Amino acid sequence: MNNEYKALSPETLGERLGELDIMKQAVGSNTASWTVREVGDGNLNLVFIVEGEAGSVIVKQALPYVRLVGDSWPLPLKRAFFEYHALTRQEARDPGSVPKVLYFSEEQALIVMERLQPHIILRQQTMEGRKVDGLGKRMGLFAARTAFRGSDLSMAAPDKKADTALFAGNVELCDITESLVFTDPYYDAELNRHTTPQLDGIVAELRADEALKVEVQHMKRAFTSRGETMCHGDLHAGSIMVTSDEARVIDPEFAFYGPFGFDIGMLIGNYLMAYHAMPAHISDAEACKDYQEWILSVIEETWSVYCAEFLRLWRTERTGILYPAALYEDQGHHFASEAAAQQLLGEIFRDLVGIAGIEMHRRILGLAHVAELDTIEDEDLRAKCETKCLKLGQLLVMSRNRLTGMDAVIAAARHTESGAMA
Ligand code: SR1
Ligand code: MG
Repeated sequence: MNNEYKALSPETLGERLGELDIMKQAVGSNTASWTVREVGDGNLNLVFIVEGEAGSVIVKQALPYVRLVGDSWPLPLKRAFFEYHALTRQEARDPGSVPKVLYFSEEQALIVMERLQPHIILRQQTMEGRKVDGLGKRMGLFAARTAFRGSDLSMAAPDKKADTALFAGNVELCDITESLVFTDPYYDAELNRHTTPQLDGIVAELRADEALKVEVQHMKRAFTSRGETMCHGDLHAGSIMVTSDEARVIDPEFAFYGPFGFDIGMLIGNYLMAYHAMPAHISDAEACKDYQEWILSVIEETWSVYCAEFLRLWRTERTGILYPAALYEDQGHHFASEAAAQQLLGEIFRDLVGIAGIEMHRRILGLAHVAELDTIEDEDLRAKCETKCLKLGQLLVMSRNRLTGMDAVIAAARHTESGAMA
């Protein structure tokens, strides 16, 4: 393959990748029989499904610009490099949680990976009102294992520092999050959009909320300066592929070393948006209620599994420089060790609640929205669902240091859904 970067197309992919051994093995040698479809529906990249006589793979290639916006917003190709390295670390830290990487080309900014089949994007599954058995457990384990094993609780200090330096290069994708998540939604930024005129009042109210902006900036400071663990960086319902009983995580190109609570917070923010959007997707009131209860149970299970797994790893794999056993267990100070773990989980919880609230705001006020809300054609109904999300988001950000546990978050969501905050 010529090494100069060139975007692939369904027409050129066979000719350009057909000579790779891995493509011959995984798809087949006869490129004439390959079918290639471009299926990327994310905001940034090209994604191809390549099928042939021997099987099928996914080919993901970065574009030199933001696909959602166009070439007026250039974006470095090196994000494929960070995605590749993040996938290898996630696979090591939580085996089986991500698609297998089959080939990586830094020059072409492309990754050939396992095709997950018959998986579909979680967001799509949710909008169709279909449940995923074991989702809370799978995602709780993923979030806890990647958080713990990517931190100074587990890693050797030189490895952690080298990895932190490597991912510190993911400047432009972090910049997207710093702007689109933590800044733009809270003022009248150029790229923002919201359902108008229905939301104009609440949007003005939120942007005038000075205390809210201070809290959000506290969270942004945590994002930029607290490199506790390798985060996926964009863990929403479009970054999870599911069947009725399996879930795998994709798309970690926003990976960076950041706060423990970032990934699980973003994930729970997305679940809460789906919860408030459901009445627009399931017309039967009872079926809708049942599905909403399932979403809340997933939130509860995700966090309880996260805590249990984090504690298990604390007790069995705490080999890093933080809270060394030499200071605690080896001295018979088991109680202090357990107390430290509980305090850390408390801190993670407060961060996750804040991030969840901010994620709910940016998906309604900022550039990048979520399909659960955006596809609601009736604008009044959409605005009603979005208003619930905005209010819950505000409450979460402002109360994150007072909420006593996930039960309180769930109670707040029920309260907002009931219209009590309208
Ligand atoms: C310009 S990129 C917009 C959003 O898409 C990605 O999936 C991230 O969530 C990012 O914030
Ligand atoms: Mg993505």
